[in-house]
Amino acid sequence: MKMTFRWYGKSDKIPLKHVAQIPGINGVVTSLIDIPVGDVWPMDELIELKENVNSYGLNLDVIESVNVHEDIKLGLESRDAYISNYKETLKNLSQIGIKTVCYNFMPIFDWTRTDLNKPLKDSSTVLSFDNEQLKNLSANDLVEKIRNDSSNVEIPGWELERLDEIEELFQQYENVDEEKLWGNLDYFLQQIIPVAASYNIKMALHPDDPPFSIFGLPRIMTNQENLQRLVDLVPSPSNGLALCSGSLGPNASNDIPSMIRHFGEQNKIHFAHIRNVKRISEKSFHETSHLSSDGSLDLYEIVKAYKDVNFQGHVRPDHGRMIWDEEGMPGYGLYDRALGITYLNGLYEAITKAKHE
Ligand code: DNO
Repeated sequence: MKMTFRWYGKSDKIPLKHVAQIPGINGVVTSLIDIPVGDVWPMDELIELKENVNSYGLNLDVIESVNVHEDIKLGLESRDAYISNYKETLKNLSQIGIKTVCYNFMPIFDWTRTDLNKPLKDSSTVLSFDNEQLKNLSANDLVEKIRNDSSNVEIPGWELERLDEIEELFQQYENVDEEKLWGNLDYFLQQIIPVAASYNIKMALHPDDPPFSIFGLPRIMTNQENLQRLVDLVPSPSNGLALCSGSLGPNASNDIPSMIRHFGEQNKIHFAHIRNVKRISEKSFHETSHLSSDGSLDLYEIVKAYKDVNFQGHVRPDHGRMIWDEEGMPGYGLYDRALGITYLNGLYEAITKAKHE
């Protein structure tokens, strides 16, 4: 497995020099976050991005994410123009050698939390999701809360400008149920997957985080059955998953090691996010360090499953705690994610060597 680190481009406080010092690091996954969703990513900016990353000895093979315009998820007539732009972006990405493109198909909100700075006993802070709290919040309240919690730092997936139109967006989704969303995903993939395949790009659909409906919006990338339905929509080596343990993990019936084996054996895991999560009740959880004993997931079993299916793709640690007084984007500090990488590398080395004994 190729170890990577998510880096937010020039606006990221974490210098690439520091990323390159993490033991065993292969490269970064990143995006052009300033390009409005739906626009074509320009070649000159992509070349500059790649050269910058490569100049630190880091590879740039994976883009996370090329976000899908809301009109595509809604199935509006205007979607064709955005799909055509998406294809153009894929073409440009192929020209800088991108091998994997991560994306998601979550209506309005990307990953969702009710608190970005929940203190743990060790006085670190983490992202958390409290379903009881969510019940008392309107979507507008949540946007406001995230805005305050993040000290107005733009968090990818939470582009605050877009969320200014939240009421209108909700109205548009009134007619979109799960089956309609599946239809809109199908329409998108029927066009995108053959194009991605022609550029040797693997598309990696990220599961919904959390893996259940919020504010009554449809969410479909939630469990093994639905992820399999996605894979079967367009049979192609380019159609696959970004398997994220932490996104699927809040639902206790998602058996992550078994899902890794199930999809890994079909070569459908195009990108792996590995992190832990602590389930508090049926729909509430908070994030933790990567260590198995800190959360509800067994990271040893997860890494072992990747080893068993001989996963050769890119992997990254996911959200970390904020520790050692680091200030930065919630979930995306340097220190705890670097500790996560070191732990994952340790598990991987031990599992690999034990297999050969
Ligand atoms: C959250 C991330 C997601 C992910 C997108 C992929 O931290 O895992 O925002 O990047 O959903 O499109």
